[in-house]
Amino acid sequence: MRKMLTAAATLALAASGVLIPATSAQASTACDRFWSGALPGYVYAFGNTDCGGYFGRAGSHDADWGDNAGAFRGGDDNAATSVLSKDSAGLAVMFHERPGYDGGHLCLEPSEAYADNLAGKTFSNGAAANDNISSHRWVPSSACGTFLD
Ligand SMILES: [Ca+2]
Ligand SMILES: [Ca+2]
Ligand SMILES: [Ca+2]
Repeated sequence: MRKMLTAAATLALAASGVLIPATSAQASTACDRFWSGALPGYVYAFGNTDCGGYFGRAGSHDADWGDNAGAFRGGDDNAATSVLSKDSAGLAVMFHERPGYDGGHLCLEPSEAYADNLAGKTFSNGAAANDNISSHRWVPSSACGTFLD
């Protein structure tokens, strides 16, 4: 009987061990690595999570990620799933839902460096941020109402 109880206790311990959640909120090592080699003063955009599928960078504003001018063009519109900023002037990057800095906005603060997955993030108006960025500009953090975190 004692032996059976011991076995049961061991099983219970093993079961509880399985229930201990894995450490969450791990930083993206891929984004960390990319940030180390990024150019100061540039914002980078990626089609996939964890800074994968890099498709463009900008040192200035771009009012339309889907036109044929500026840093972001054509298929860059509504494609970003992770973004990275290596600010050099204390500015935040303000991403917009629509071209012309229109629709909802979402800011990446200088201290944040990157957002490794936009899935589940929303613009200031509640619209989904993933695969929906259509313009961006650099602004003081005080001009932002909604931030990536
Ligand atoms: Ca994407
Ligand atoms: Ca453009
Ligand atoms: Ca959009």
